[in-house]
Amino acid sequence: MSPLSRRRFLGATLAAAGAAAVASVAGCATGAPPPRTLPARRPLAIPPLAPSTRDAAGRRVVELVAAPGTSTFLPGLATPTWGYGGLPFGGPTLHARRGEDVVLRVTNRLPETTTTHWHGATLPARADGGPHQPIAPGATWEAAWRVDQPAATLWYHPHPHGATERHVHRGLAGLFLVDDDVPAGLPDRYGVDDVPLVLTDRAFAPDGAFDEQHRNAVGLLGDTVLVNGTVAPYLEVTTSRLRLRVLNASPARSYRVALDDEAPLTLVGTDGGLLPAPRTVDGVVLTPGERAEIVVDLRPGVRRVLRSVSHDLGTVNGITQAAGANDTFDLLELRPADRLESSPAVPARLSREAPLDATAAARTRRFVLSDNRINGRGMDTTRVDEVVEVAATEIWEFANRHTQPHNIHVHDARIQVLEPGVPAAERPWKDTVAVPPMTTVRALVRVGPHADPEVPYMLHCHLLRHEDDGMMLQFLVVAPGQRPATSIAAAPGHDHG
Ligand SMILES: [Cu+2]
Repeated sequence: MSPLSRRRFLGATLAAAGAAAVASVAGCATGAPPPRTLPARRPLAIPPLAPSTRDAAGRRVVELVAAPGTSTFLPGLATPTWGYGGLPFGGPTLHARRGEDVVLRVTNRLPETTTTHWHGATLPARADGGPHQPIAPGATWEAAWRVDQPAATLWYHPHPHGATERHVHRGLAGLFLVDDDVPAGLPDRYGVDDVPLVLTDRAFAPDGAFDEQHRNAVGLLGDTVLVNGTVAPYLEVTTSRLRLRVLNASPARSYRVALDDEAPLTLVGTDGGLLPAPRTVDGVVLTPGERAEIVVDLRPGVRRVLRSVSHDLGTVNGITQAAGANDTFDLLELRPADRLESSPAVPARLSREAPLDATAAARTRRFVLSDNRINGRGMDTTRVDEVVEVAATEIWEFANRHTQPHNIHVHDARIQVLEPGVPAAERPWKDTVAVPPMTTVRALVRVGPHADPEVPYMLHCHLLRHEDDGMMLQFLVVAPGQRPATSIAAAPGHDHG
């Protein structure tokens, strides 16, 4: 069946069967049914900007509450969900300027211990929100640091030891935008021409709850795609260019984001911030945790559809299917008005940050990925796996010896993958990198300027099931001459404050 006739077929099925159609259970040995494209579209929800106040010291203070709620994604079905900041699902968009001091206070109104990790942020380990900063039910945890990194699309989500997949899957995920002085010309009006797209996928149980049971080897895969929590969304567009900040917040699914006719997109940013210069692409692959900023050109009155199209994860077919990579489905319909405000051209130069210098790399570390283990070890929250000198640039090699796709997220780090043929001045900034099966990814990794000989950062697969399975190591960042702890107090249940 062609994609179009399949879409018609599924649309007809859904229209005939109504909400009962969602009772079909996703997940089997190798994968879930591909996501459906629903015939009825709804306006895309835009996460609100998180309100903030200034304290006496001039710091930007944000209060976030994590709490249970109820969401309606599909007609007639109530879904129990978790959210931040009063939203039943997802979270408000945090924002801060480079140079600003931020205080983020998270209160846990959930029935169990959680944590809140600021994914992609350069920050002290105590503020990182990993497994060593648990927030017990009823407790409030405070993270404070000076934002000092280039403009980027970061995000925040739970990171409790062994339970990250479930907490994120219930809905806990939000964006964190860092502003910096960037060249004029990039659309920057939030929700107007600078639009966040948080991609997740879910399967539903007959009672409306998220299906948390039927996972394959890669993780939980859903047959319903949510964009900012909206099923089958459209967006009314008023400008001739649109900047889309796309986050893959799915537990396991990978996406290849493209326009319906594979028309060119302008890639302007990746995980760690803006590219040195814009790049014309026909699609962008995002594995879980990765982000991309793309600019789409639009004509008055001409609708376009942003889709995810099938892509090659470099794996044997069953596993590609298990990661959702065989699927093609709609993400968002763009509906430009009949008259559009003219947007400036995308600047020819974006990031001015100097690339990491491979010749200055202090040493090389090698991480072998196999059987959901790293270097043969499973996560031990008390073990110190690596010790890195503060602000060091090193070469880290990630060798995937597995038939499964993995990716690696390094906390606190700025990463530039060493791709053959890509000049240093053109390397994108990353914090999460895909490592296809039976390949080795070599990357320059620079850890941040914050030393702490006792509290570690994490290095792990961002396929959340793999992470929960223990595909995670810990590293300390120490100042020259500083003596690292030989073991770490167990987490959770021990507040390192
Ligand atoms: Cu993995």
